[in-house]
Amino acid sequence: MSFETISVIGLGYIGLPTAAAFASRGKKVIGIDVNQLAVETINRGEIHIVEPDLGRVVKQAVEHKFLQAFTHPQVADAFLIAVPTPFKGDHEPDMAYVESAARSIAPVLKKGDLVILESTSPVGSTEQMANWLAEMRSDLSFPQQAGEQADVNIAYCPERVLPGQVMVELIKNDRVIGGMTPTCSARASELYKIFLEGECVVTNSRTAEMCKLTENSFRDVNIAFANELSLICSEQNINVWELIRLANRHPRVNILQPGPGVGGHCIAVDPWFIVAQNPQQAQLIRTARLVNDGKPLWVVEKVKAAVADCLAATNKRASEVTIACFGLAFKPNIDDLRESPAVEIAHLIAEWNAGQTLAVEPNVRKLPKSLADSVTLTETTDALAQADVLVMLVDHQQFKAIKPEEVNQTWIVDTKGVWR
Ligand code: SAJ
Repeated sequence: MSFETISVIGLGYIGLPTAAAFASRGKKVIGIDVNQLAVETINRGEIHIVEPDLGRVVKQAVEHKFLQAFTHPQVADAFLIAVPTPFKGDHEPDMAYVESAARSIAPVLKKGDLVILESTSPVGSTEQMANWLAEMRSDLSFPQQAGEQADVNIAYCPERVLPGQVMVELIKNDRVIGGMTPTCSARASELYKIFLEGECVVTNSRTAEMCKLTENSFRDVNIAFANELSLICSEQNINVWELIRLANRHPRVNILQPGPGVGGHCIAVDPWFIVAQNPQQAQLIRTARLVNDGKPLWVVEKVKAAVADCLAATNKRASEVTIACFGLAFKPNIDDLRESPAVEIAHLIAEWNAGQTLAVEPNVRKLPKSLADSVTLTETTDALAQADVLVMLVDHQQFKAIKPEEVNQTWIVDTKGVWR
């Protein structure tokens, strides 16, 4: 059966680009989001998130009536759930949004439909979702009950797109397809092939769930290795950037880059899903999280030491010392400040600093709430002219372009090796 109407539940960083990708291939797409404002924005052909090229694709899709957004589920042939899965309590995955999305589509499901979970989820979540649906629709059969004969097919198909390159990676990256049965996988593959240029690689739902968690944990562990090296090198008075460059000349060594910590909504979250389910086994994965989460505090200690040196070497009082933080985003060349270690560091510095704290962030015009009262948003040239202590937090292209002769400060804490 082909897919005439496709519904995407959750129109955020993953759901909206996915909805737009289907619509750009001439499919009728129904987007669902509980956020009324997001729904209204999309129906005007505009977008409520920042992502290159997304605005153009959404505008066209809405203008040509291929994409329409609603706050409540509508009948469709395929449903993709792309809602957030944050954590609660002590890093336990919070599946409340997935449960509420699943329960919200249950009343409009019909025989022949396909339901796909895309949200990053702990192992077993797809089977759990299938149980919620079965609980609400005893008139339909599901794969856990009827196997290949099920009325409704269910699969787990994680996204793996890089923020900032979503519209390209969504189409080009290979896709892991974890059907609850081979038929579920075949139908999910058929669906993604509507826009996918990459390959559909088929497995079962539990392996696909673990695959998504594994990808981000792999990156987290590797970044933790680089961050741990930066701590060791600081003790040993070795330039970590030079060290990594040299070690990476080995044909089988490829060390990532240290930084102020790990930010964003995925890499700092997903490894905990593995730890929560496997506390005994996931020792390395847990330790990597702790190493990366500990880095911002280490940076702040370095800043305090630099200020102490500055006070000892000058006649300044603590209230006369100005600290400038370069970069607030969670990674280079984006404007996303959420879950950013740079914001956390700027906040901790401003709370502690008796003098002025400046921040330079070329990608935003307004400071986040946590910094609004204690930090002054400044241009690069003013920060370089006024500050006693410089703190490099994000290697934005604008900062890499600063010439060495423009930087005259003695006290520099450089977490990205820009002023190495
Ligand atoms: N970082 C370092 N050093 C590095 C690389 C990254 O400190 O060498 C830091 C960044 O500064 C940032 C954090 O790690 O704070 C995460 O950035 P990222 O570019 O590694 O990843 P995200 O969070 O933007 O996107 C990741 C991607 N996952 C992998 O690369 C395995 C993306 O493909 C996923 O789709 C996305 O998570 C997601 O949604 O899960």
